[in-house]
Amino acid sequence: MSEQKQRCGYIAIVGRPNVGKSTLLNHILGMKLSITSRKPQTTRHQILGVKTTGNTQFIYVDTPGIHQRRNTAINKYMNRAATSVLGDVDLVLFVVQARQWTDEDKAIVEKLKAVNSPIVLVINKIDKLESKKQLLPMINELSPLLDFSEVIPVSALNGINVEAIEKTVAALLPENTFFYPEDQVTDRSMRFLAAEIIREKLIRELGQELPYTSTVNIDRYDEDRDIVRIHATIFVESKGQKSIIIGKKGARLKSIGTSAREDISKMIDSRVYLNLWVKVREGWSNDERALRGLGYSE
Ligand SMILES: Nc1nc2c(ncn2[C@@H]2O[C@H](COP(=O)(O)OP(=O)(O)OP(=O)(O)O)[C@@H](O)[C@H]2O)c(=O)[nH]1
Ligand SMILES: [Mg+2]
Repeated sequence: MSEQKQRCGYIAIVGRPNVGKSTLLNHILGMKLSITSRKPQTTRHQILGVKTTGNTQFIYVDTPGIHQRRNTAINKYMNRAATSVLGDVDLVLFVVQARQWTDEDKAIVEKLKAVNSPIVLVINKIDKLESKKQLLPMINELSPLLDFSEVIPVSALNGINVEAIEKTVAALLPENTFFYPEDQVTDRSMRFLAAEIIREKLIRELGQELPYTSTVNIDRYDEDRDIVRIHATIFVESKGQKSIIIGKKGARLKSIGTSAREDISKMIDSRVYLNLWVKVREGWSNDERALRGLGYSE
């Protein structure tokens, strides 16, 4: 009896901040795995999203936006986390934004010149275009920049043409037996994902008010019979930031906590008790040792 050959491989999703990489991953997986926001530099770590269909297992790696702000230790960490995958994957999805070609995109093209695996150019946010005609000049301009296997315009938010990516990827993946059990979705722990959800609510609630200097640490994650009890600390860099997050009579922190608790509860399908603290740790984002202690290590 002949066995049907399995395909399996790693697909890096890379691009500058805010182009929609995490939104794309979530759409492909059909679930909210990676946090997203209108603010650039939302994703800070590599996150695996595994999808198994039929005889193919796709192992996507969402990455932080590759950027030019190399001033702090955390910015350097994020660029490393994104670029270090490039040598290790079977395929790269280079995500750009329709009609928003910037110097940061150009710098990524330079990095991709050293990559040996196939590269697919994904032009995202086409729903924002007034007319489809606006796409063609961009496709013509970008296609010659690298030897792309394919150029695919999509809207990750609305799911327009995302299947075309999956089809292209499936055809390019190597023959391999599956690396992960078929029902596994990620390599990340619930503890990690809970911290990410809290961070997302923090970013979304505070928008431009919060400088890019907060992080979340899960102090305790206890699973009881019918409830999960989570104690988490939000670290910021100054007293001023702390009081912004706490808000008037604690209203802000409460609302961040409520929406985080709801999302965590949905994700783990359990009742959740969430206790949030805010603490000041000056200079954590530019201190290699503090960063490692807060989970920023390869
Ligand atoms: N209109 C529109 N908005 C989109 C689309 N895809 C993503 N967005 C929005 O763009 C913003 C950034 O999306 P993310 O998925 O967080 O972007 P990212 O590339 O992961 O960003 P970083 O993690 O910061 O590198 C969010 O507000 C998304 O809702 C799209 O196809 N159309
Ligand atoms: Mg992201």
